[in-house]
Amino acid sequence: MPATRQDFEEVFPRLVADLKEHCDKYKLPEQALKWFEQSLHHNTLGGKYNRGLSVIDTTQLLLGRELSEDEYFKTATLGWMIELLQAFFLVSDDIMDASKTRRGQPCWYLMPNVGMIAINDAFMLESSIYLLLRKYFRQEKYYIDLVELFHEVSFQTELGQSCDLLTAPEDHVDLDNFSLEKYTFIVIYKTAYYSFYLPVALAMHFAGYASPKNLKQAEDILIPMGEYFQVQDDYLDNFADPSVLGKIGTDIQDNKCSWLVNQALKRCSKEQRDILEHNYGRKDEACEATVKKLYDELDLEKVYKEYEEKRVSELREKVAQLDESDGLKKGVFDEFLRKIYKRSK
Ligand code: DMA
Ligand code: MG
Ligand code: MG
Ligand code: MG
Repeated sequence: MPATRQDFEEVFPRLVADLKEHCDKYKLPEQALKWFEQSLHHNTLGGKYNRGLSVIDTTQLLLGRELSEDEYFKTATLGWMIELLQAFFLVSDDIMDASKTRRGQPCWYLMPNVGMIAINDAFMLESSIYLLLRKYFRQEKYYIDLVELFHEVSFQTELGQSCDLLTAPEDHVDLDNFSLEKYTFIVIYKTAYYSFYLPVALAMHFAGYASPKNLKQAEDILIPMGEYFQVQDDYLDNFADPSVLGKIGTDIQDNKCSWLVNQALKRCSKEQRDILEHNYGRKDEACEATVKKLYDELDLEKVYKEYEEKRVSELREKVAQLDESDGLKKGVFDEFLRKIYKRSK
């Protein structure tokens, strides 16, 4: 049985208590302690927990049995570490993308009295990962592998974010700067490694299945799957209902090298390209509405749906070819696909 959000959430208070206890050792003033706790709650809770839950589900599938109480707690803790990493990235991402809402609430930097303190709060969310890792995994022989994995995946994500931001300058629009090659780099690095490879790699280390061959096989399926996940994110940025999605799209106004603008560029006439040239990447709602209208004229919704079917059947094909002889299981990847196929948030 896949892990439930509720069981997973029940582990969180214990981890918050651990982090607070660590602060107590330094006699952190009460105000700062309360602030940290609020940041942990606001920024880590309320999402889908796909990444965190996947560590538990993957471990269960690899071991081929239900987990003991201790195994459940340990894998949930690894899951919460990914959720903390995600919280760290999202607090920063929302500042850099000038977003307004996240998970149906104002972004952390827009909450009363927060502002740019959010930058330090993001660092503290990241540091929390390593405090928990040390507390619960220091004695394991794979401890250093986990530390290095979190460091490497963080760097990969930061490389992706760097390219994402550098291809989206605020002050000048240059549609020639976009390409599907650049797009692929951006999304693999900013999203696929931490969202898809990381949960499975953590579970493989925990369950004792992290042979180089298994890690490589997992990466070869999970990176294209993560690419598909970010294409969905870009599609939803424009086409989803914000009240369902929990966030208001910003990609058009932010001049992002999004999957949609790349598809539009592939299909537009000279006149339509002029329209894009004059309306994309402007901090102006009327310009944004003009681009949205163009996306409808080009029927990008249909283009996306075709992409989705094609990509999912390719992924299913890859899963079918998986070599299970070292203990890796096809079910791990089926479960990921099941969670994201045709998602609306
Ligand atoms: C998200 O890209 C990537 C990271 C590392 C947070 P994005 O800005 O498209 O995400 P969102 O749509 O959630 O703001
Ligand atoms: Mg963003
Ligand atoms: Mg972003
Ligand atoms: Mg997005």
